[in-house]
Amino acid sequence: MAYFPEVSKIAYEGPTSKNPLAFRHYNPEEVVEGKKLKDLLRFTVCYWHTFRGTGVDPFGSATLVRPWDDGSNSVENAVKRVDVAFEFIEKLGCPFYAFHDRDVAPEAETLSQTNKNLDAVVKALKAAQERTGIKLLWGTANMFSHPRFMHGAATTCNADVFAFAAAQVKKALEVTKELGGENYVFWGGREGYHNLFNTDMKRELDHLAKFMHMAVDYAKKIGFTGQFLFEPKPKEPTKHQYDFDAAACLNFCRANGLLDHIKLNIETNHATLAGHTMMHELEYARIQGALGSIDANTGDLLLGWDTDQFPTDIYLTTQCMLVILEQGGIAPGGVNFDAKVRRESFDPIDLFHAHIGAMDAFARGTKIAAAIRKDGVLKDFVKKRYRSFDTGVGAEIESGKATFESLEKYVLGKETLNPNESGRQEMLENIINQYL
Ligand code: XUL
Ligand code: CO
Repeated sequence: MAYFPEVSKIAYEGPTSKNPLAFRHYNPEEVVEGKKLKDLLRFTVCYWHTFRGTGVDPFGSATLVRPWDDGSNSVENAVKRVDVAFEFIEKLGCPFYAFHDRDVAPEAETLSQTNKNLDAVVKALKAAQERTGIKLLWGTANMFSHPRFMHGAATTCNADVFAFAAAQVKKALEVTKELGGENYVFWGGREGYHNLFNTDMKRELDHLAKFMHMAVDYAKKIGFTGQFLFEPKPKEPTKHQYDFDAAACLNFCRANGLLDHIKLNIETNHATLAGHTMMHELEYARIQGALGSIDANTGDLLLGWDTDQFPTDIYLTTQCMLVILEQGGIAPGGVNFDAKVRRESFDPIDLFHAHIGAMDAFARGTKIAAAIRKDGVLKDFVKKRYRSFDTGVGAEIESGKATFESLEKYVLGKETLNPNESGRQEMLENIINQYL
């Protein structure tokens, strides 16, 4: 049975196509910087927004029309959704998907029944993966929706809830391994606080580190070799999330001996909520060897909350791809569309329009970034800008030979300092625009 009967496989038709159900820029076989776009970008459909989103917002109830969904919490409904999901992902031509445990299968009264539900749906997911060749980019556990997690999961004040969360992640790791998942994500759903008057921050952070070590140890024990990813977000739902931004996450990992085991999953709307650009977060992670994957979306600066919109801004995707190409790609991570259609875009077909536009925006950003890199316009400028550190006193500073005394002697022995040069920001911005 077809759930999207009016849609056939989305094809690449080239930049002049006017067909809204075709790619204009994403040609999966096209080679950019030595890699096919499909292997470079590793596009991923997220299960939660795309197949579980309802259009609910804090002011209103569900709006999205999803004729296949009977609205129940049954395993049958969940298994049917697998069919819907794989028809969608296959028609879209997306090589990967990602999910939280509770997106794919319903939670029951007891953990053992919940795990049975999950096993039943995982069986269907595995069969669908084998049938279509679509792979799991990452799995994760939802430890924020159920009321038991009101105080957090790994950072809760209730040890029993910590234990429950541990059992849940144990199972999520097993399932991710079973499905050949290439990564496992930690996003600290409610790992944070609303008020320091009732919070032992030191204890909570220690518990979070213990929890992540247990996950790393268990992964090793069961032979799960996927990459662990930590996803920064500064706020929402708590006013302060411990995984605030890339810098905070890396400091947490470094302070707790987790750096060798964990990379970052950087999300655009989280970056902007933290007061950073996406490019800043990507570059900060990259220079520390910690850029693992991205959650590709965009926020709305006028709304100010995590709106999780589909990325369509070529300037943004170009910036993302400048950093990703610089590190030679994003594998074993990918470009995961952690994005949802607006509640006014309620037809199933809107899911196609949203993903096609985002995939095209990233493909186009990739080609633009590659052209900028080929001409070396930024690289050459930046290299030249710092050339005073290539030789002489600059090289002594960089190599660690210089001291305060030697630098004082150097300056006292000079009549004048070498003059500053313009940063040419506006010229560079104009040059980037020539490529768009
Ligand atoms: C929440 C968010 C999550 C994570 C996975 O803002 O981004 O969906 O990506 O838990
Ligand atoms: Co995310």
